[in-house]
Amino acid sequence: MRVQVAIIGAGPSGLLLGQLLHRAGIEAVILERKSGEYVLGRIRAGVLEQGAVDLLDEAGVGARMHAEGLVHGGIHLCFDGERHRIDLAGLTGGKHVTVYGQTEVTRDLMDARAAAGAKTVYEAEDVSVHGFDTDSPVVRYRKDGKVHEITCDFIAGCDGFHGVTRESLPAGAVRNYERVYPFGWLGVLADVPPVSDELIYVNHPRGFALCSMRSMKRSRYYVQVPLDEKIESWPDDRFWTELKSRLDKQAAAAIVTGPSIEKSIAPLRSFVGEPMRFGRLLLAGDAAHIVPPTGAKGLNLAASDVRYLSRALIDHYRAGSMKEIDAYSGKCLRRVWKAVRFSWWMTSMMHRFPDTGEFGQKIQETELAYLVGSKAASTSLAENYVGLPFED
Ligand code: RFL
Ligand code: PHB
Repeated sequence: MRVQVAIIGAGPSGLLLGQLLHRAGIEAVILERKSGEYVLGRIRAGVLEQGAVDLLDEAGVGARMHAEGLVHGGIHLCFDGERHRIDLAGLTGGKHVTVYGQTEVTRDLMDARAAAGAKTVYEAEDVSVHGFDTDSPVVRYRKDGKVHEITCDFIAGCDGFHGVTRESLPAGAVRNYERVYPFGWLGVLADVPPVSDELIYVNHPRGFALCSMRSMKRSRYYVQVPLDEKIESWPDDRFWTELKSRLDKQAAAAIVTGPSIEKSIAPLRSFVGEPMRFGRLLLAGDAAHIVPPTGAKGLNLAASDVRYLSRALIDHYRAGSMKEIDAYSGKCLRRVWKAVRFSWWMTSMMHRFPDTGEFGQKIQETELAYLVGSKAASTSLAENYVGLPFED
């Protein structure tokens, strides 16, 4: 089989790239290791920057997001028992974020791909990539016991942090930058109304907490836990008690609890692999970089990589030029590092670190007090949170 672009991974990066290429008349096949249901079962991101919303519109999949997504013009920071609102819209000339789950984004993209009749191979085993330093790379995979081979012009590595594409690069071709944080997030999804109509990020001596949502009927809550914590040690009652103990009095009294419909622990990590292009293999999203979820940037960075990658491929097929492909890695990485810095900073300011003690707690509370009291400092947070501009 021959296609123009072989996309590895049917997460948000791969599906969005596939859709944008399809609309431009470029033929792509997507190979995904898991089943479609498995991919939809992963509960992850919830906050979209305007740039991601615009790109989903460009891909023709924005209708349900606009109908059901919640537009938020502010977030709350809670510390020292008090809640403070950051007026994102007021500080950024009217910009806002949209709360719409990654699961829903994925579902909309899957539906659009199925309607377009574009090919996705789910449960593709042993995917391997070859010859990306030549003009005719090859992808192999196994399905139902048979080995298949695809020849293509480009391979897009959209296969997440544990994927095969970054792992296939020759030793020494990639430089990795990494920070692993000494804690994780325990997340609970529950069909209860959210405690607040905007997100609350909490700094508390017992650890970070976050009150988020998927709709006005479905809440997503997180608490910081040690890395070695086991999910079995967290029955629902313990989770709700711990969450309440970290919230301000008003929120703790108002919160509606209920049975969890999903519960998981995610470790926190910052990671960047440079560069993001090797010959005709181009990496996008979590395959190239990971950020801790504190700044809500992971999915948004995946979308911004895909924006640059789709434009570069479209330019290549229209103009026959490699100029935008050559510029891809540099353009992505300049924006990626800004989000890596912001997510690291939010993480450092909001979490309890095992080795910084009460002095560290005081410094964080002072930084937060400065932040909410200074228009310059809150504007800096706001412009990063709603999403920094793209290069064109
Ligand atoms: P994904 O979603 O990991 O998809 C990669 C896909 O590739 C497949 N795959 C393979 N396929 C074929 N062959 C192989 N060898 C393969 N290896 C892997 C996988 O099965 C998978 O389907 O990466 P992608 O598409 O780049 O998307 C990235 C986002 O998923 C991620 O950045 C966000 O979820 C991060 N994130 C958040 N981002 C935000 O922008 N806002 C948020 O509010 C936010 N909250 C979060 C988050 C991530 C979290 N976790 C669990 C890590 C909250 C959490 C708790
Ligand atoms: C979420 O709703 O899952 C969410 C929201 C904001 C974050 C991280 C996760 O910073």
